[in-house]
Amino acid sequence: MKNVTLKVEGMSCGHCVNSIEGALKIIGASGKVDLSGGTVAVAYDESKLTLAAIKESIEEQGYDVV
Ligand SMILES: [Cu+2]
Repeated sequence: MKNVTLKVEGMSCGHCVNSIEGALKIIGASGKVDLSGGTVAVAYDESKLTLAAIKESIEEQGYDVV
C-alpha cells in the first residue's frame, strides 16, 4: 500500500467528501478527505493503480488537484 496526501481545491461540504471518497472507492483506492485542510489522504495498491489515475478520478468529480 502506498499513501499519498493530495491538495485538492473546491471541496466545501459533505457532498464533496462523499463524491471524492466514493470515486476513489470505485477505482479501488481508499480516500479520506480533510475539508478544513483541503487535502485528501489516499491509500492505494501501486501494483494496480497509478497516481495519475487517482488524480483523474478526483478531477472527474469536478475538483482540482494542485
Ligand atoms: Cu460540497
